[in-house]
Amino acid sequence: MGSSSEQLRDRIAVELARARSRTSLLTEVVDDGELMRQHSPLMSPLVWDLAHVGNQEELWLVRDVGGREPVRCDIDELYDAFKQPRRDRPALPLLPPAEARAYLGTVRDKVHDLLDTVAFGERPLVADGFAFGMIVQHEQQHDETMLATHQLRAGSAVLHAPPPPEPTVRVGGEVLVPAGEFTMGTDTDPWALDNERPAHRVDLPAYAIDAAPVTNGQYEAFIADGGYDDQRWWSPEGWAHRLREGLVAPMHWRRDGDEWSYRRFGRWDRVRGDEPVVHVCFYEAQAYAAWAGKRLPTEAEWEKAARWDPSTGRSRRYPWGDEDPTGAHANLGQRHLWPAPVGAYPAGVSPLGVHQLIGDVWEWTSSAFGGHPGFTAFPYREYSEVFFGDDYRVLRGGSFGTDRSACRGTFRNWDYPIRRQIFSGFRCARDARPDESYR
Ligand code: AVJ
Ligand code: FE
Repeated sequence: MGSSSEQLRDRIAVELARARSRTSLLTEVVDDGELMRQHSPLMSPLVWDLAHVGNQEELWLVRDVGGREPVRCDIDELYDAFKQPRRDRPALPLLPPAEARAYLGTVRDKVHDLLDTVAFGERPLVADGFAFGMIVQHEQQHDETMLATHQLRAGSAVLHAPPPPEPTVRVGGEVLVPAGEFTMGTDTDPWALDNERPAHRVDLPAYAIDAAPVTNGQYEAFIADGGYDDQRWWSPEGWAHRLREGLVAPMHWRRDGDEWSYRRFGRWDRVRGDEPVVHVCFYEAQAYAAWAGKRLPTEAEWEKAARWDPSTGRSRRYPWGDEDPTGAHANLGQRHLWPAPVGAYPAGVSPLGVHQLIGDVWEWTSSAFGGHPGFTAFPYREYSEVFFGDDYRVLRGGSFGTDRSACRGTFRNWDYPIRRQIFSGFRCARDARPDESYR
């Protein structure tokens, strides 16, 4: 027990440090003016995310787990995401960058202090280091949000990374998933969040799912075929949104002569056909799928394709097995600044032959966000439960900007169906035909 809790302490320290170095990078490559500015009404000024990360760490670890005196109790309201809508955040009396950084440092010092003495397992909140894992994931999620803010900022590139790997296998078409039960969700992943629990059996009819995310090349064919102008492919809400916003292509795309270019972190490039399409909203994904004669997968269909191992009947933590992701498995963690071409991650394939489920792009599903059967809010209703209902759609799998600590076969993200500043793409699915169900 002693040595395993030492290992847990070390692992938490490593994960906290990894998150913090990413936060620092994202907030050090721009000057104070840019940190305070709002780059889009959809996003917070970067300096709000920065101090909010520190404030959540103070609330959960310093005050709740540690039972320590507040570091600052005058700023809780300012950094409460529920009290301050994003568009109003730049007008708040926010901590200036230097003060925000100092605040994060003070909070982190106290967290290290309490990490030295905390007894894991004394309370459910710290069992297996959960509260620390939750805070690591919270910081990494805001880092992804800050990365999306960087994608929206004007001006030349300040973030740099090597391009993702080139394809080494040909991947295309669909994979048939046989009818039957599988285990969805988890009881055992120690840092899984409340909305991923509990594990439960789900029975699905046979279906086909795309072996890879929909690519730019495929999406361009939809555009070229007049898909944005043909109401047939759109849901009523989707069509109204498409008209209201004048959507004609994914966000950050521009027509150059007879080709498309996209803007990626301050650089314009010709659109590459074999990369997963990114920056599309749920309605665009849904319209593409209808045009292709398919539909979006349900969340359960996505998860069965990602986790179910037909040879054992069990569900894996990840498509490739139970081991944590490495650089060979998936395009995660901002190692690259855009999705990898289809066929670049053969080691990440699922037992059924489905590729790039983890990393590259968040994948829209047709499912509204809700609790798994037997859901209980933990440790607070505001993490997930208050978002349950028809307003949000679930996205799965993580993007190139998602850290591995905040990405699992069970991990669930959610957003409004109109959102496309996030790193969102999709793949299609369809019901199996009767002649396909028995191979
Ligand atoms: C799960 C990504 C929808 O960013 O709003 C951050 C994560 N929760 N702070 C979000 C989250 C509280 C959340 N998403
Ligand atoms: Fe937050």
